[in-house]
Amino acid sequence: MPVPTLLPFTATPSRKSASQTSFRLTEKFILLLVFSGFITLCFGAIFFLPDSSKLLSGVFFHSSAVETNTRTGLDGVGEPGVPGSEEKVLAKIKKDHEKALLEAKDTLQKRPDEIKQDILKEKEKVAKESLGQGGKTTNDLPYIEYRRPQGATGHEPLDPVIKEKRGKIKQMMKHAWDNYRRYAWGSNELRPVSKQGHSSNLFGSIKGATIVDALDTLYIMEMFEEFDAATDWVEKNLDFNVNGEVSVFEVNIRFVGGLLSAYYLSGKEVFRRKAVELGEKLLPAFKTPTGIPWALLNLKSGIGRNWPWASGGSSILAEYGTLHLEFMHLSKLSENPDFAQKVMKIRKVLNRLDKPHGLYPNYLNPNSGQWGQHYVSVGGMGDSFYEYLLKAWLMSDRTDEEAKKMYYDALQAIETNLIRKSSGGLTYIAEWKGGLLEHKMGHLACFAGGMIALGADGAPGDKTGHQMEQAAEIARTCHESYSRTALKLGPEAFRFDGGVEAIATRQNEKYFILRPEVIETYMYMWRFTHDPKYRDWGWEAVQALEEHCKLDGGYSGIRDVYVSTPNYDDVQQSFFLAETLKYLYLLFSDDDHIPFHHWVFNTEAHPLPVIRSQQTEQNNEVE
Ligand code: DMJ
Repeated sequence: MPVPTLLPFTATPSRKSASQTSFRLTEKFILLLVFSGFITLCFGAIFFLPDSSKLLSGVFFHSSAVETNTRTGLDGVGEPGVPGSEEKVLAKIKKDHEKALLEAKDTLQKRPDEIKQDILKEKEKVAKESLGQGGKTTNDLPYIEYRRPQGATGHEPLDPVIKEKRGKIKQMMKHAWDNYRRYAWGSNELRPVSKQGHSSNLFGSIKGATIVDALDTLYIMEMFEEFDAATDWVEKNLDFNVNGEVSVFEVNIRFVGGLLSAYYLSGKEVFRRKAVELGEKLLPAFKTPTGIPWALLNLKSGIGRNWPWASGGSSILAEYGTLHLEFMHLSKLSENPDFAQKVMKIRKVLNRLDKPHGLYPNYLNPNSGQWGQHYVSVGGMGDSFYEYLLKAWLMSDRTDEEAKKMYYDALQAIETNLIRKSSGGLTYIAEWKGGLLEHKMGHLACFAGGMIALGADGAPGDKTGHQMEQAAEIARTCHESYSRTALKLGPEAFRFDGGVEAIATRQNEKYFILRPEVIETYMYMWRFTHDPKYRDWGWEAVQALEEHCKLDGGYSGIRDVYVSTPNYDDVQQSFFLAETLKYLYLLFSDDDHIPFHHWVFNTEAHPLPVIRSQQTEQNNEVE
């Protein structure tokens, strides 16, 4: 309808004639509208309503009958002029109707878990179709339905004092993060004194260790603005197509572990994609005659080698033995069994070897498959291997019996050969050098209090109580190693000989680099006992960190904890954000935040969900 015919309706030069004219025009206009609406309706019905199009196809569109039938699956049936075709159409409709009834009946008879399976399959089908690439994501990953495991975020503690302390720890994280962001964004770590980036050679040319290591802590502390900025950086800048040699272990625990946790907490596909991409880059490290991986790998050439200082070219127990958790998840998320097969092969090699006194030496030659020097430690070089045996069992929903046996057997050997009590009554874990004990315990070994507590309830025989006591004693010894310093922060290693107990005697063992292990043990002990002393000890550490390590530009390690004026090492380690602050925060959180029943921490404190069998998962949901 042209616009000018409407004008008189509003303009009023002569009221009467204008209204007569406009009435006629309006009437015409309305009639036209109704008519065109009717025509549109008819066409719509013909083209879009399946049933009516079927019925009308014979009336209006004789020539398009074949096309219509093709769409409705009635090829060659009900063609006009073909005798008996209407009966065929009706028979087909009846058949479809009966089929639908049967399907509905079938659905009604299904159990809820079966219905759920059907829904999942349907969803998967739709997602595959929408991907349009034969079910592959852009990174060639299969579609996986994301379900956030329980306890990814928590709630404020009810006790106002605890709530305040927890808030304080979040502020510490903010200080560490903001300064990294301001002065070192994209570098691996921050130099808090010189206020610039620090590039660790552990990561070759990979950048952003602090960002990836901190992702899950930011999420857990609900620092979502910071988490989003970190995610954005990962999306745009995290690049593994770089030259340079990396430590397979460090890259695995910090980058693969960090990305996996970020994926499980947030559900963001970018983290799954990056984790699998990096995992694939690490696979050439396993190309050795035994399958025991190299310690170092050039990501570009795929050439590996071992640390030149490691006993006759050996690989190191804590390094090749700390891949299991991440690699099992990589297989799960990529549906590529390679990752799992690689780590199961390591276990096979270890199981075939004789163990001196049941102990696992720190060095193993990847070419010959024989032990190197018979040095044993629950601290550096050995530590997380034992941790991963226990956690492999826990993460498998307690189905990996082989890992369980290996863990409890190893712990028994450690107890018999390495755990000692000082004359002052402090329990410590010594180191074993070819049969001789060195009465020294590393800060790193302090994680063992938490590990032993975590495994105590599954201990064979009647050992649960005994292992809990042992864990508590180790926690106390490690606390003493902090208390006996000027700064109330623990040294790298402390000794129980030459008339001292829990004190470092060598200059090169007096440093503190913001390590988490002692606090990690407090967190586990708190969860299992709720003895307030563990929170008190954790709070002592917070105060010491604030007083001695906090600087304008972040947090720094200290060269000598026995000197009351700190000398800074000028490094804010990425594990300070990944582990130390996370464990502190969880120490002051309720137990349902990252509950142990659903999550297992990798050795860099990145929480990974327990892998349930499909059956258990369904049962849990039906309950
Ligand atoms: C972390 O990278 C991990 O905890 C590792 O297992 C040992 N060392 C550091 C922290 O001290």
